[in-house]
Amino acid sequence: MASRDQEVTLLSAWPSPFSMRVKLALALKGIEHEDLPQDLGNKSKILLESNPVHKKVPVLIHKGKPILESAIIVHYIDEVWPETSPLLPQDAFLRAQHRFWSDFIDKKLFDSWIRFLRSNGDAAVNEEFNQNCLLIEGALAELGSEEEGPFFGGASMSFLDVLLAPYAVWIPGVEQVMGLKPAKCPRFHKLLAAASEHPSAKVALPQVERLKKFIRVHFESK
Ligand SMILES: N[C@@H](CCC(=O)N[C@@H](CS)C(=O)NCC(=O)O)C(=O)O
Repeated sequence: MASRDQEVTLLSAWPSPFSMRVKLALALKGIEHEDLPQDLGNKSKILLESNPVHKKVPVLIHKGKPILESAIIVHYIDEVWPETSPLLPQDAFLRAQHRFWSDFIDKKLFDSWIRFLRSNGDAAVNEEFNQNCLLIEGALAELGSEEEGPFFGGASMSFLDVLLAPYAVWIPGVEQVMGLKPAKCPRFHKLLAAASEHPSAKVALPQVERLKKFIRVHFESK
C-alpha cells in the first residue's frame, strides 16, 4: 500500500475510458481507494457538487478536495505518489513531449474515435481515426525504444500508456460490434496488447464482452 493514500475516493463509471485511466493509475501505484460508481443518467449530489463545471466522471476526491479531468488526475496521482511506478519522465523535454501527446490523444484521437462511434461506422471517419493512430505509432517510434519494451515507458507503463490503455478494450469492442477497421500500427497494437495483459489492467479495465453489450445499446444504429 502506498503512503499518503488516506481518504481517496473515485467517482467513476465502468465503461468510461476516462475513469479507466484513473483506476489504472491507482492500481499501478497500489493506492487504496473507495470507488463510487455513478449513474450518469441521474447524477448524484456528490458528482454535481464536486464537478459543477462539467458534471462528468472521473472525479478523484483526495482529502476532501476534488481533482478533475482524467489526464490532470493521472498527473496529480503521479505527483502525490511519485515513489511507486513513476509515470511522467524526469527529463523536462520528455515531460513536455508527454504533455503534447496527451493533448493530441484527448483532442484529436478521442475526437475522431467518438465521431466514428456516433457515425455508426462511417468509412471516412474510420480513416481519420486511423490517421491519428498512425501519428501515435510515429510518436512511439520517436519516444519509446522498442528494445526496452512495448510501452512509451519501455518495460513499464508511463503517463501516455495509462492514457491510451482504455483503447485496449474499446478498439476490439468497436471493431467487433461496429466493424471498425483498425490501421496497421504494430507498435501501437503491441502497446495495447501489453496494457491489457498488465496485472493492474485486469483490475482497471472491463472485459471486452461486457463493453460490447454497452456499445450495442449506446451506439449501434444511432
Ligand atoms: N475530458 C474529460 C472527459 C470526461 C467524460 O467525458 N466523462 C463522461 C463519461 S466517459 C461523462 O461523465 N459524461 C457525462 C455527461 O456528459 O453528462 C476527462 O478526461 O475526464
